[in-house]
Amino acid sequence: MSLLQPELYSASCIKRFEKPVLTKDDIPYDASLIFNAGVAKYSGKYVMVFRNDYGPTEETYPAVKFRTSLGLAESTDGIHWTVSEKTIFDNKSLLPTDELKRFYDPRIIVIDGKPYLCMAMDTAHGVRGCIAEAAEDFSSFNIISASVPDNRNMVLFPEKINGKYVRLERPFPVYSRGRDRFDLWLSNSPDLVFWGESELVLGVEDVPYANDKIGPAAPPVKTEKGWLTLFHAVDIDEARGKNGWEKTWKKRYCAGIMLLDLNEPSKVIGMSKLPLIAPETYYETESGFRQQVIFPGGMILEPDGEVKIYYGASDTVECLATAHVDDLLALCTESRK
Ligand code: BMA
Repeated sequence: MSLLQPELYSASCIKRFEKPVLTKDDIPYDASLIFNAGVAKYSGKYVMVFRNDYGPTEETYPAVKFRTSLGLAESTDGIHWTVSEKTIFDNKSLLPTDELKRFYDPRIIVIDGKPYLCMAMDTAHGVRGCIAEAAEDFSSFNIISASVPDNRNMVLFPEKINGKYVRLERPFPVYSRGRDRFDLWLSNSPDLVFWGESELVLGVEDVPYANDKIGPAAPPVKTEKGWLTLFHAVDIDEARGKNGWEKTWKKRYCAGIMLLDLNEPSKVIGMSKLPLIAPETYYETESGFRQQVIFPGGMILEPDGEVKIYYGASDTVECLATAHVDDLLALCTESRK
């Protein structure tokens, strides 16, 4: 399979912060790859829960296996972060026989003033998307709902719609589609525990720069025009050579943006036909564990219209890009060359 578009670029309204906002050098415990964080504004400050895969180095991987922990950081400006001394989860004490293997790729959502985490949960019997109530200080969490396998990249909307909680999610239907070809879905719930009324929102074939899979990214942000919604979109090129620590990594992850209907959020009312953020900088394309990966997990709309987008780059560092909300809305509704 060949590349759909050999060169992809970020939208011109995207401004990257000059360097990653969190890396292993900021972490006060065993850390290696710091990425795919969830970020929200909560109790007057910015809160981040980030993924830390640690253990091997480029030289010892894959003989040495990764451990995964989830770390916590706080910030007053959303740019400079102070990392808590303790992790909120670490799979180092789990046994090979345990059903739970790890949590990863957290997203933070605040609904009616209450904080929740959505995470991927690897188990001995498949990947489950789970929802957890988080403690006020995010130091712990309690799982209240977990899907059947395989599902991940679950994100909640920040409020009920038509009286129900709503989530975006990405099941992995491995048999029915011939090969990896995974799409973005939506489900409803009366109580955050029981989920149903599932509907397809966006298929891989709807995204011109994806040929492999797509999935939810950050929790959607409400605007007058609709739910501003990020997603990730993956293209695979068998001709790509070594692209990171792994000899066989051939995928590229971009961030996409779309607008969902305010009252009927399974309806896409606009989508940029080109990526919002494509891998471009050194730390996105030329260094790290799996290069060419942009994986957003947090989006915050500031009172002045600035939108902060937090994304993991190359499964190695956590980054920040900003854009004005009006420019993002325009991308969803206008065509762009
Ligand atoms: C996906 C997830 C993400 C990761 C991405 C790129 O399938 O595992 O956690 O960032 O692959 O490796």
